[in-house]
Amino acid sequence: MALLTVTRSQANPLLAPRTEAVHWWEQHGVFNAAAAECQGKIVLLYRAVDPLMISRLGLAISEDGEHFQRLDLPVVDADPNEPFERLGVEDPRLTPIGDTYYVVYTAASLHRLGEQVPDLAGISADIPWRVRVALMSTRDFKSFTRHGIILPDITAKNAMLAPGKVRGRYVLYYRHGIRPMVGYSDDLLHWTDQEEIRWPPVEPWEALKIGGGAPPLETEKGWLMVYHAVDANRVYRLGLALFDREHPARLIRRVGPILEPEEPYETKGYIPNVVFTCGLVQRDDEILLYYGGADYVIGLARLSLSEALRALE
Ligand code: BMA
Repeated sequence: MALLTVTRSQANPLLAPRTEAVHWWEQHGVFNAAAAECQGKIVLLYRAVDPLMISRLGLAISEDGEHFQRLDLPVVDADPNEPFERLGVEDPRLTPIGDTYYVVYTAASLHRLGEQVPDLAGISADIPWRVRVALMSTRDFKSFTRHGIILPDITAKNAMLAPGKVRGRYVLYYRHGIRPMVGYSDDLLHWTDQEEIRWPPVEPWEALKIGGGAPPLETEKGWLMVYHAVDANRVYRLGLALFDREHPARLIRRVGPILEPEEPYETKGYIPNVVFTCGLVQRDDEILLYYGGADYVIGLARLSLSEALRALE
């Protein structure tokens, strides 16, 4: 692999749980943030977990991408009337389309007592978690419109919209069980023609699961995605994947890991040994990669887009 330097911010972790009573809703962790540029500022829509393990979304805003101001209250609450969201709103990913920011997220809940829990290739749950992919949108990061569950029948998470259409249709990357997949839609709500992404023989760091990380970037070489993979010891690392712009399920090449748990805030936290991303921002040749450390804090790592593309040649 050609030289690729990934540099952690000296200000890491950028965001950690605030402990005052008013911030009770994020006391158990802030991590896995969606990222976007909005009116020249960088916004993070981050997952915040309360002491009862319910997830909500908080908003953090920055000029320089490193120093953030947070709101006192969450911008998206778990909907108590939505049986798919009993455990809340997890792992948002943002994709701007026109003047609207679409947020694809994991709706987390529990199966009803007695309901059959699907066995996902041996990752059957002792705890009856139920996850579904859901969509909301916003124009201003103040009010959010819910569009509901978009993959109603499957246990899927880690979903994100691609930044453009293919043959007139929207493209969704997601992980179904342990498999990375792609689906297509005319209206963002109904997804069909699902394709499995054919992956080369997995490397040890990818042994258990492979899934999307940040929504892909449009580049001259194809769609560039920072993805995550899990090894047999449940260590989460990040790699780079390049997908064919015309055939989004076709992986051109992948390299990695480009980031793995090393720092104390990545090796110790709520879930140890996790670096996990839901969002990045591109500013000229620089990629600002935001990532969750150990399901507890948010860090930033910088890399160069041109170096990333060279590493994938
Ligand atoms: C994944 C997601 C993430 C989490 C990661 C590590 O499956 O659920 O929310 O950060 O596991 O625990």
